[in-house]
Amino acid sequence: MLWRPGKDKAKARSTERLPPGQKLVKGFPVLHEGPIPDFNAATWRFRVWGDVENPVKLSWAELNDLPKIAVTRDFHCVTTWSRYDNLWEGVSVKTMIDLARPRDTATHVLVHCYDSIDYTTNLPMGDFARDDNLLALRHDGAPLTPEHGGPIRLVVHHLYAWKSAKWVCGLEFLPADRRGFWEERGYHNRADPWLEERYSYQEKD
Ligand SMILES: Nc1nc2c(c(=O)[nH]1)N[C@H]1C(S)=C(S)[C@@H](COP(=O)(O)O)O[C@H]1N2
Ligand SMILES: [Mo]
Repeated sequence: MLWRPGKDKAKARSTERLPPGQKLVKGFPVLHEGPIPDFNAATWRFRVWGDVENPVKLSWAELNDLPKIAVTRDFHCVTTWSRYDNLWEGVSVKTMIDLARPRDTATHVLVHCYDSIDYTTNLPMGDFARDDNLLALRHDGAPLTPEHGGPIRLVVHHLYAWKSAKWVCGLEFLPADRRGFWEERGYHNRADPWLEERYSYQEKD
């Protein structure tokens, strides 16, 4: 085989970017439990409730009128695939926080979805309220497809992808932690890919 310096350099760079135990994929795998839910723009509502000063209920049109951000980030699934350079566009979680005004006592968020398994995932405030986290409506320049959580999903780039809930419809602010769907089923509560926080038996405290 011919020696191709360009390719080797690219490989060295990509290794530094890949969290431990992960493999780079070129496509975009589809992974979820249960069937893809139907979306009805006329009846869909986005709700923010719980430990907040101003509970929020938004229609599809109202949500789409909110300001948008765009971020490009890598995406890491606990089943060991990673996908680089995903361009996500949508509504910043900071916008939802500004609208709902979580109380000082709110320490965690439980994210809710409109699928038939009632998928949830939990996040401490520090992992949720980051400038680059968003309710994504578009991926790589096109509307988010139903298999990837379209028309709207949460994206939390710095944690394993099960924290990036597809078909999202609600945020419940809580004064204590409450485990979500996978977190109750043996997956790690925090899910940092750089620390390989894959399973709950690895939790320290
Ligand atoms: N509602 C819902 N969101 C979900 C899941 C799910 O089963 N239901 N699976 C999670 C998991 S384990 C992964 S890896 C990512 C996969 O996102 P993708 O199918 O767009 O690649 O979605 C996450 N979000
Ligand atoms: Mo996953």
